[in-house]
Amino acid sequence: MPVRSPYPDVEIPEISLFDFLFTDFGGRDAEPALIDGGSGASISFAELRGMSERIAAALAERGITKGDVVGIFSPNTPYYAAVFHGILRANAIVTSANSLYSPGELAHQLKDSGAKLLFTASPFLERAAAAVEQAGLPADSIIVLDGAEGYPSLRDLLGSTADVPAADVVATDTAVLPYSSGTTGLAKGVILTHRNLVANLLQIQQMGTVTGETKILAVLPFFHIYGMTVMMNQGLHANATVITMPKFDLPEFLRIISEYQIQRVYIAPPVAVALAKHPIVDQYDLSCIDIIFSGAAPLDAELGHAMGKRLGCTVLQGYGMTELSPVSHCMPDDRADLDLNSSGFALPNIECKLVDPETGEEVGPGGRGELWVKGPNVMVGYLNNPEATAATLDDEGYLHTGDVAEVTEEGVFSIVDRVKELIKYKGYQVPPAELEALLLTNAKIADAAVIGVKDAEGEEVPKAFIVTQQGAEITADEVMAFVAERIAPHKKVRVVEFIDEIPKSASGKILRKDLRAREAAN
Ligand code: AYL
Repeated sequence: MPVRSPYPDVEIPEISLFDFLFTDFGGRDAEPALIDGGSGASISFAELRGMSERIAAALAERGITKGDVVGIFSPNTPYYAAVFHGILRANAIVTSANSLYSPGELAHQLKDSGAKLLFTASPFLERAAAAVEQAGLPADSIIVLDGAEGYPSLRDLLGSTADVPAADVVATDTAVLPYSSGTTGLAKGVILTHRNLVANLLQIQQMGTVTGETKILAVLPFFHIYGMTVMMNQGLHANATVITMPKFDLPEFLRIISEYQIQRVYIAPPVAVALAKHPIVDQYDLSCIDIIFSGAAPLDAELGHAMGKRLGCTVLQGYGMTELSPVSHCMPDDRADLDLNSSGFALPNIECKLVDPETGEEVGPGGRGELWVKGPNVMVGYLNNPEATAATLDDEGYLHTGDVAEVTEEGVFSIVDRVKELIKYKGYQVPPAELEALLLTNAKIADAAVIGVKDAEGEEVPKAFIVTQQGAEITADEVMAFVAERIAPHKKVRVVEFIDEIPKSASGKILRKDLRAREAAN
């Protein structure tokens, strides 16, 4: 029997994300929607709507029309939200790129998504320009938010006197294309519709107590679905104030929390380590924090409790996936009594199954199985990739997460394992297939396989098993440097072991299970 959310269903209106967020600000039109935590510069709700409309007009002037894809490659700033919603208001689609990406990684996303334009910021321009060239886009397809010689800036776009294009979006149209490797293979465009995103905002709203008075810290990046939905768009939906940070820096993070009296902090587990253990934390008055919410990777309950005790706040955990817009499970604000090893209840409108990956049989409370999720927040599929879509979404509409979970009689889910290839380093995705393909481009490497292993701090890190080409010599440091030069820092190979042969199935698939077993035996 599928497990239904214990919460009553919410009605999902057939509306575009822009209209959903920008029609009524609950009287807070002139209040700050977003504040740059560093400079203090803010944008009000009404200004944000006006800026988004101007950006939409300027994009239409440049030929962007319904269904076109526009990339954003930028750190978190209040302007990120204006650009994001400007693209949507132009009836176009946002593809948000990881701001740590190398030119090659960004070029892949631009090409794969068919992006026509790219918004970036001047510190990222060199990588953006190289990526645009590699992707075969004209050099003038870049807009540099803060301006750079020879490129249009955000100010130029805001100065457009063109008409705002007529809204021409239905709820089932694609809104965003974030990239995720899912259960296997390379990063793929995840098709999330306006309805998916609106649904997840309404589902999340039922679990929490975010209001117009709430201040939310957005240190997690807006390019990732966690920052995009849970920080940026939830903040806008609740008419709350979102304080942005361009990157994580512990003293600055603590200063901003204290200065802006932030009540709600969303983190990934590595930040919990700092908050629980770092001596500098004691130098700040953090009594403003009511709730710290952790997601994107498993939170160690002991660590979570230590953090909550030190800061005198509630600690909650949620579970999600880019393909789920992203939140499918979380602990509601008023249930801090739940086991912190768990990820709480299924959100409204969600049905789940736990399925034994070996037998395909559904398991009940007390058993373990792969978590399958069905609901209005489930993606439509992967862009231009029917095979990967078919392998992830079944005929009944269940998304097979590749995560293994348990559920209690009360309906509390805990994620206990992963059956997919994906590695998570500090909450960020590291697709092993991508590292393996890269390693094989090295002439000294005959074969390679990558799995996640735990380092001394318990953090999951990518480990490469390498078969050296006959007659060649390569050291572990050389292998690591080869990868590090070509990809974003979170995807670095951090452990190397040389091996005679990569275990493979008859059909040539890497037997990761065997590598994991070998690892466990060591
Ligand atoms: P992606 N415990 C264990 N694993 C988790 C958890 C968790 N609480 N949350 C996410 N994961 C892993 O697409 C899991 O393997 O999205 C899952 O399949 O980058 C994978 O991360 C998905 O990685 C929120 C808000 C979670 C955001 C998110 C994260 C979305 C990360 C909960 O409330």
